[in-house]
Amino acid sequence: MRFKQPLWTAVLSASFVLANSSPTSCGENNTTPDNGHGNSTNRDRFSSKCAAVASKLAVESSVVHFSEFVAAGTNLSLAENDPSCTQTFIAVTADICRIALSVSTSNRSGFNMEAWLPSNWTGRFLSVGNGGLNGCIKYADLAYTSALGFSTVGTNNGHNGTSGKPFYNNSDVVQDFAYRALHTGVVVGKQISQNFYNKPHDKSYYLGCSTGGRQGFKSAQDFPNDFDGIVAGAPAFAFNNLTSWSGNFYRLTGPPGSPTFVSPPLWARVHVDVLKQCDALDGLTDGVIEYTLKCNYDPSGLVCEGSNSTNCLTPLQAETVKAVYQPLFDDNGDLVYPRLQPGAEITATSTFFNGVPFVYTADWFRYAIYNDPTWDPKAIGSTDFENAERINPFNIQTWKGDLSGVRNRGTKIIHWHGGADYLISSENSPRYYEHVSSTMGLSSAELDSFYRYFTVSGTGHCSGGDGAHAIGQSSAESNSYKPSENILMAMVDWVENGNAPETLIGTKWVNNTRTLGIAFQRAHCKYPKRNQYKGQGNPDVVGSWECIDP
Ligand SMILES: *[C@@H]1O[C@H](CO)[C@@H](O)[C@H](O)[C@H]1NC(C)=O
Ligand SMILES: *[C@@H]1O[C@H](CO)[C@@H](O)[C@H](O)[C@H]1NC(C)=O
Ligand SMILES: *[C@@H]1O[C@H](CO)[C@@H](O)[C@H](O)[C@H]1NC(C)=O
Ligand SMILES: *[C@@H]1O[C@H](CO)[C@@H](O)[C@H](O)[C@H]1NC(C)=O
Ligand SMILES: *[C@@H]1O[C@H](CO)[C@@H](O)[C@H](O)[C@H]1NC(C)=O
Ligand SMILES: *[C@@H]1O[C@H](CO)[C@@H](O)[C@H](O)[C@H]1NC(C)=O
Ligand SMILES: *[C@@H]1O[C@H](CO)[C@@H](O)[C@H](O)[C@H]1NC(C)=O
Ligand SMILES: *[C@@H]1O[C@H](CO)[C@@H](O)[C@H](O)[C@H]1NC(C)=O
Ligand SMILES: *[C@@H]1O[C@H](CO)[C@@H](O)[C@H](O)[C@H]1NC(C)=O
Ligand SMILES: CC(=O)N[C@H]1CO[C@H](CO)[C@@H](O)[C@@H]1O
Ligand SMILES: [Ca+2]
Repeated sequence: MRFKQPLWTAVLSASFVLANSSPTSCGENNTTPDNGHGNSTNRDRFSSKCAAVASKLAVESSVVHFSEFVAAGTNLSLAENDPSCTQTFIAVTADICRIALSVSTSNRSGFNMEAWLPSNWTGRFLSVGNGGLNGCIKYADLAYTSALGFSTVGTNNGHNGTSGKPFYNNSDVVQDFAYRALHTGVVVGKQISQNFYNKPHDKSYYLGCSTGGRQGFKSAQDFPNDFDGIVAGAPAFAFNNLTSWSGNFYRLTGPPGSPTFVSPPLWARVHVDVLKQCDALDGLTDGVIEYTLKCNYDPSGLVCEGSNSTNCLTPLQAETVKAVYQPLFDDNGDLVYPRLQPGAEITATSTFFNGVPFVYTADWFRYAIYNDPTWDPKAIGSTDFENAERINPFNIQTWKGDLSGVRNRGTKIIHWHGGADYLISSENSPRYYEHVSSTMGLSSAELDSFYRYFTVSGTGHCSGGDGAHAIGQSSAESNSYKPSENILMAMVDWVENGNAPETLIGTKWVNNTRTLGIAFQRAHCKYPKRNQYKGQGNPDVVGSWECIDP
């Protein structure tokens, strides 16, 4: 192991070494990537080339653990994966070469990464992202994108598992989490891909959601050369403030049984009332609010004085309900974070309205902000909001409004957010869009050339929900690979053919089951436009809706 200089420096000075560039090392031609499903000669050759690569790769500051051929149709065991990542196997649907390595980033930190290199390589490179405070290689996205022909990499973002504890007493682990693991994994991954296929990639892509969405914007803001196309969903940017906001719900609800606490059945009642007030604003009563920014929900109609039932709210409970739909301000009157959008009442009962302090907030403040495991999340308040904002480790906020790095380079960004997100308010996404617009002095028409934002109505946190939530953001959420219906292939079409997306067509399957067929589809609009039912025609087809100015 070489710790003489951080890999960071090594990468920038390109001093790390990759061996195995000998084109004849496996007795094959250097110009023709292996492929040919059904041709056992080619498959065997790909397989043995894969097995051999581990001993030939030499990446500065890293240890290559193994390389193995994984045949299409394999149910791959992930027994080594941290149990908290809850991924013990993954279905692999294309022939790939799987390479696992660990890379050190300082004398007390590093990350694990994997490269999944398909035999059917399209010449495209891709990095996947992470989620929450983890700590988990996103195997589902490696499988999804490698099967689509991308040479794909993903890291554990600098630590194993979902807990924030590894941040404690080790700011290098925080630094990996904030930006270093992803960026370094991309630099290393591109070299591995080039080395394996004996030629550089043509175009480079990113796919991530939640923390992965924040990582996409971190790349856009600080590492504009990493990607040609960035797909960033439900970004956890304004990260410290988001963490303050998530931790503040406990202050509003109190624990179960307290007079301010609203039980899950009551939230279900509130949800009906929210829909009563806001569902039809888009022209159709269908259980989906297309444009929550227009929904000014007022729970006062549910108040019944002094009672305690599942049908109505006490005045104190009504205050709780009102408060979750208000933006959070600190004691100086500065906006910390926008409100939770109305419509996510039921799903948020398991994240924010459950009467316990939000777990990521506790971990982030204890182990990354204060380095004090005794910090009490129940007592969170304005001072904490301000401290987190000020300390802002390694600029994890990810809130720079100047995207001229990507614009000047020609990199494209598709930003999307589920309109019923119960973990990261979708109303923070247009706030960032407007922030970019005002920082760069660009109108929406001008931003269109490189940056487009879409609210995906009725969609929860990165997936699922009552709306047309399948936009190709993952394998499980893909109706097809057509660019019109698949956000990743839409990005490829934009980058490689200049076809920029005007809408993202989402699909809702019958009973959320792809094999049962399509229940309805909706073409989600590019911000600042919103979706409106035309008033006639089958509302289940996209043509009965139109994107109009709000
Ligand atoms: C398999 O591929 C090799 C090299 O590309 C070719 O020579 C051979 O004919 C192919 N075999 C079959 C059965 O297609
Ligand atoms: C993969 O294997 C696991 C057990 O290791 C099993 O639970 C799961 O059902 C299998 N998946 C498929 C698609 O065969
Ligand atoms: C993380 O897990 C991997 C196995 O997936 C293991 O090789 C590695 O040592 C672990 N890292 C740490 C810091 O525990
Ligand atoms: C390669 O792609 C072709 C056409 O897209 C497909 O039929 C074949 O199954 C793929 N092969 C592998 C090994 O994934
Ligand atoms: C680790 O590196 C830091 C700075 O790079 C240095 O100050 C420290 O002494 C090193 N610790 C060890 C144990 O080598
Ligand atoms: C954290 O670091 C401090 C100072 O270096 C040390 O006193 C303390 O024992 C460390 N705690 C843990 C749990 O590593
Ligand atoms: C409401 O009733 C439940 C049980 O029926 C009780 O646990 C709770 O404390 C009561 N809340 C108020 C505010 O009276
Ligand atoms: C974070 O919150 C502080 C108020 O505590 C505010 O001044 C700052 O603008 C906020 N930053 C972002 C990115 O929302
Ligand atoms: C969908 O689910 C509902 C409730 O679980 C069930 O009654 C219905 O038969 C299912 N529909 C289909 C087409 O499977
Ligand atoms: C398919 C192909 O290009 N095959 C060539 C590989 O290289 C050898 C010699 O280097 C040639 O003889 C093959 O024609
Ligand atoms: Ca509606």
